[in-house]
Amino acid sequence: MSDNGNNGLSRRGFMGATATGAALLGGAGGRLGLMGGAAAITATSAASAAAETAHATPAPGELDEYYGFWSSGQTGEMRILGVPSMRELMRVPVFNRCSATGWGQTNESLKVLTEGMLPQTKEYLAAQGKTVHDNGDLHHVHMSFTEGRYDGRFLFMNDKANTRVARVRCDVMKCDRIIDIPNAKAIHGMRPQRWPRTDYVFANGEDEVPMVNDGSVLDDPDKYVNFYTAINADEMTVAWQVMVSGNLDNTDCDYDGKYAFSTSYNSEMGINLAEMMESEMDHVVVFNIKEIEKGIAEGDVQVLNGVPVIDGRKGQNKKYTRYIPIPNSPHGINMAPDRIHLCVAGKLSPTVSVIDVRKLDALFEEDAEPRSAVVAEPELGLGPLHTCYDGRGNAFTTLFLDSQVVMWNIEKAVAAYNGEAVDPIITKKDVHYQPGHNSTCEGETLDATAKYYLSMNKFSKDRFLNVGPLKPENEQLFAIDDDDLTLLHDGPTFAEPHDSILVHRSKVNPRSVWDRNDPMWADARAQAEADGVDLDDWQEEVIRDGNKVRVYMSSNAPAFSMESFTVTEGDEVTVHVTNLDDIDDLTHGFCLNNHGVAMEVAPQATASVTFTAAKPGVYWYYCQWFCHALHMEMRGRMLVEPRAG
Ligand code: CUK
Ligand code: CUA
Repeated sequence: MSDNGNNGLSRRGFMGATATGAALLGGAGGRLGLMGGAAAITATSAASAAAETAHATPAPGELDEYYGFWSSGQTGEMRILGVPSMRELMRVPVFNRCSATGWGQTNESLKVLTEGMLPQTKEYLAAQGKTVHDNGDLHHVHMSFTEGRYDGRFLFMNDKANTRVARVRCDVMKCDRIIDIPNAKAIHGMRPQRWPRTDYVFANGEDEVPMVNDGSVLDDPDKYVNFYTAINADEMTVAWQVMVSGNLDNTDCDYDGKYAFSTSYNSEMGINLAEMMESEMDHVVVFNIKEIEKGIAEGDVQVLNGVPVIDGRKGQNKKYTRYIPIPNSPHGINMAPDRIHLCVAGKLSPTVSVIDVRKLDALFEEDAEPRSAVVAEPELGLGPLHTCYDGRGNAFTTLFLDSQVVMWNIEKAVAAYNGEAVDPIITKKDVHYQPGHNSTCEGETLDATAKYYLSMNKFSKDRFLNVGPLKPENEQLFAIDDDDLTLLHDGPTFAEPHDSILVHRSKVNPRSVWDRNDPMWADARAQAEADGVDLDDWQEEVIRDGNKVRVYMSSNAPAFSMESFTVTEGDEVTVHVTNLDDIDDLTHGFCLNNHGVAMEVAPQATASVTFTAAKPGVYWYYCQWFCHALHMEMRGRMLVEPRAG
């Protein structure tokens, strides 16, 4: 990285921040952006030479130090990147459908996609002639914790579009469970419990709806409520819900297992923009986990759609919830690794409100002052959205409107709030452009490390070749050097990673080939056993069962075990392919021409897919993952006979 490159960047940022700030907010925003840009020019060029050697990105063939787990927004998948190289390593389909792997089409994936579905979801889908959703909106990915540290077991993620939460197994990096969340609408904020371990995954419903949403209440927003959900993380079932006032945006929890918290940008319960922005103060809801568990045990609940629901609405004055007034439409909420401070980004207020979680017990006393746990409220810049931490007492907050990140010190912010003449702001850096989430190395854990800072920017504007009206987003990775940030990577991403976590590679240890007895293939094995087929052996079996035909074949590079199989027009055909290759990186596939059928078959996996042989004729199937010099020759025929009579 040269000084030239850096200066060029800053100069462009200088203009970018000015233009966007001014466009959104008039003169004041423009001036703020301009000052930030000017400061960045001097700071960047001085630091870049030193950073060049200290943070060299891995050479070709070298492995990264961190796994990055990325959401993908409306694409609906999870992505895995290497950090600091920012090389994209894998896409893991979750809420989306995937042409490459057959997610949404194989029997194994259909089971994951449908078994956690509510009956009403099945009805919505059936009315459209479908069995699964085609889309998802995956905003947040977080790993399971044991005592405040990532434990490498699971990743959890939300679907705002269809009100779901999913789990990915870290041993194989495949989704093993997706559940619909009843009562709530649009699951947005989501966070695994940190302490003592992830027993719960907490999930916010963003949109308010009538308590029983069956059409008996419609355009009567006074009767709308919202639901906070605790999911049993081991079983992936809904443990309990709390009914709250206002909507819910993001959520986090403490390092003590006592409290969880959510931001609400619409305490007004408004339904249009003007109503939602009406009051200067919205709130953070504090959930008292032990009291809620007690209330449930004592039966202080109503059961809605099979879930025990606690009433934690404002004014109930029970021990379940408290509402802390926060300016104004707060968005991100992030617990610091000092185990004490919780930062709430003001979004429409230039402030971040800092809550001391040690003061929350007192907040649940009678007559407690509702803002008594707020210990700082530094003014940081325009449009603060999310905060992450470096483990040294510093915080990084994204400033959406200013197109900047601000690095600031939490203790100094507390001191300033107490009247001391200190400035908590350490530095501001331009990013390109309009950042949403950010992350640091394990910054949401007790292992937070001051090494890399990632800015996930919503707009790329002029930074890349024009690809038409739809532009990519942009991500920038910085090295953290003492009190400065040095740009290491600047590159486009497709729609729309909201969030990411960076996990040290020592904590993630996926397998290289499948275990033949993995639960993912349990149904196939059971069926094979019933059919007298040994899946561990070379298979060339066609089992006829009335209109149903089950084909068992195996693959061994560069051939399928069967050159052809014969079925009858109208048969419901299930093809099982077991990949007997036991070699790292030897994935085969099965793609059947003109039937819209394709799937991945990784080493030692058994994948299956069911379809109807609609028309008589000859149909070739082929291996769709390049596996061998004779990969093109790895093919066979399905012969469909006309149905007699
Ligand atoms: S939200 Cu996207 S920028 Cu859905 Cu995490 Cu804040
Ligand atoms: Cu097997 Cu390509």
